[in-house]
Amino acid sequence: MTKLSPLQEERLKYQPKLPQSLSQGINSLEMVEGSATQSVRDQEQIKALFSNTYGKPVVTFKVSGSSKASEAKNVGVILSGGQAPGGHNVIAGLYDALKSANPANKLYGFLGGPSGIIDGKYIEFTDEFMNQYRNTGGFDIIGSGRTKLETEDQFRESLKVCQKLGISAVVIIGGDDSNTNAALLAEWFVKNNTGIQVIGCPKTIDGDLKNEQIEISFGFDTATKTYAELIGNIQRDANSAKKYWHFIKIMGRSASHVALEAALQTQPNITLISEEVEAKQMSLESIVNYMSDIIAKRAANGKNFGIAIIPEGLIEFIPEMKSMIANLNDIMAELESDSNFLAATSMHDKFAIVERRLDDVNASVFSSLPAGIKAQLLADRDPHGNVQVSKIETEKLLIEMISSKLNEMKSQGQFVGKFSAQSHFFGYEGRCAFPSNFDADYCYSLGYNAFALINNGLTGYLSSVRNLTKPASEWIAGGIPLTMMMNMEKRHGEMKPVIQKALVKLDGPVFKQLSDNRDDWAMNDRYLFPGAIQYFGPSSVCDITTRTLQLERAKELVNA
Ligand code: FBP
Repeated sequence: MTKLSPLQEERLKYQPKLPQSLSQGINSLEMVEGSATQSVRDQEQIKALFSNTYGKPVVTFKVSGSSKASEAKNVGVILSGGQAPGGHNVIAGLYDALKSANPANKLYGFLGGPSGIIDGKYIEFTDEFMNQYRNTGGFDIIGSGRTKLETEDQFRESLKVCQKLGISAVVIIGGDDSNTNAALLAEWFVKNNTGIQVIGCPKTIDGDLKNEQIEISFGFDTATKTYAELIGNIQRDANSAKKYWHFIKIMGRSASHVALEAALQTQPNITLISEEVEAKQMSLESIVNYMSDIIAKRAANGKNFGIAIIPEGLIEFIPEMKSMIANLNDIMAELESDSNFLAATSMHDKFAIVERRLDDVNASVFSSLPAGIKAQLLADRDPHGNVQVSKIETEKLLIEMISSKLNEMKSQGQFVGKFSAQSHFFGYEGRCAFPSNFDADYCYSLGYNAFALINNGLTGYLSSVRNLTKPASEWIAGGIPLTMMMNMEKRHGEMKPVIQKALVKLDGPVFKQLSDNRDDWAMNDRYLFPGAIQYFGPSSVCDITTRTLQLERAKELVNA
């Protein structure tokens, strides 16, 4: 038996809450259908590509007076994409719902992400196995992966594996790209009369898989609280030592929701929001000028320290970079099979090949970047054709450029202080944290509800639990058609149907909270220190000192 930490033991005892409608038994639910839906954009193209699953209604569940018997079913589950706190609870909710509907039901977990269903790598869940993972962070229960499910061959292999295991429904727990896979698989299964249903669950710490029915993706709550704790700790350090500027890049592949939420929880001096940078058409130079100006003004007040939050996806929102990266993505797709490029041994030669192929303006933007950033931009795309922004050190690029700008300002008498910077990247630190109570409840409900959708014969739907600012008992459970969230976008150089990402709304109340306060936060130190999200835990965690100290003290006592 694996040794557990005191907090793990305590969290295993936590019983996640369900919406009232789901808590009365899975077989006594009544499904209420809304009106037909349409995709967010490109309706004709999406309808043509999803002729069997397009236009279905939004559904909600309510308790019915009677309970109906549920035929035995085998279900498969996949964790897809980046880790997000609470994934294990989605599976726990799905497992508990499925077993309570009919104890003969079986749940299979495909290993290592979507590739598990293609390669037939799976485990069957048992009570004992499931129980070890309740309310824990991580996706290690079955592992995750980023294989894109999109080809006929992959669908046929998945079908064979499902048929071998008698699986009649697959649940894909993933973000926008993974749920796009879910929509494609659902459509293919219907088109080929397989009778296999596909249900998605909205996962991603990035918080960009949302709309009116999906208020937030799971993991965002815990991840932002974890980053806020870390930022708060750094703010204390900066405010104590008063000698460093900390440039903190915060995860979030594209949208800046994570950076924005973490900033509202901590009130740093500077917060960049990618969506604003794009809307104001801010060049890299103007971002550097904006930040340098605040640094210089604080220095003039004797403050040579501060905190700057930089969203991970920033680089793709700076207009000249966006254009260059789009051009580069197309070129990289072609270069995958270019023998000269593949044979090039030095980065210098690779840069030269790329620069020759880029349009003139994009080539000059690319060539102006430091070699390290250029190499990061050429690194492998993810399987969906995206630049891996987590590998691009924007925070270091900004430090370098701001240093030069401040030197220039100093020579003109416009900067009188010192600039010494530390860089940080918070991402992986938060993706597998113990889920907060909110995420533990929300995820369990999403999983439980996914089985309700299966039990009611739906396919091509995303599990939806909303009314989330109310107590869990008042949450509204139901489902939305995946096609409702789709539009056409360019991927790997081709137009593809994908779920549209929800970006930060610059006219919304969340961004307004930042924009109303940021001038004050820039010059005055209004830092908030949120502290540990698990602070209120078992006394063995909260009140007792570190292992190091305990071991050292124990040794000292033995030696005394
Ligand atoms: P998902 O969209 O799959 O949830 O992943 C989000 C994310 O955590 C991003 O914030 C980040 O850019 C990316 O994953 C990192 O990917 P990887 O885990 O492959 O390094």
